Amino acid sequence: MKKSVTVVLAAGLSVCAALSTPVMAEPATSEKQAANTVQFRQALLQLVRSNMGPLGAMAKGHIAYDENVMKTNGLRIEQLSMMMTDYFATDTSGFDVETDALPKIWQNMTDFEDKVSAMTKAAEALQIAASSADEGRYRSAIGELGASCKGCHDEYKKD
Ligand code: ASC
Repeated sequence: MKKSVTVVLAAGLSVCAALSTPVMAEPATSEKQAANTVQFRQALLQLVRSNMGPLGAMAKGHIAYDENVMKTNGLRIEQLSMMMTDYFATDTSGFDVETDALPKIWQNMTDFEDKVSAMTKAAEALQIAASSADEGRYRSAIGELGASCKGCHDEYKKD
């Protein structure tokens, strides 16, 4: 009994540590690794984009609000956001790879993490707003989520 409590506590602490430890930038060690890293980052962001698309169309009034899509896509974007700092931890700036990621990301990982955290929170808030039956809340929750995308792009994405 005592042992299992200790194990559970230890597991809980290591989860907390994993969530609160700042991600350190690690330079890529080969051009091949850098190129793979760029591909994985782009795949992650394409999935975010795919899930943002219908939400943006709803907020602009191009399609009807759909509670299920807001919940599903909000959850997916939340989950994708939780992979973001990990996939951006490899600093590819030492290699000549084609990327829109600005090198200053890797000098500002703490700020990058804060911006990603805003995205996670906005994606969570959208899932809650999706149950409100209030189109004004839908629109502002989607707007907040889009603003979190833009906040990071303005700073860290090539124009
Ligand atoms: C999207 C998308 C982005 C963001 C950004 C928000 O739908 O593909 O990159 O929203 O445009 O400002």
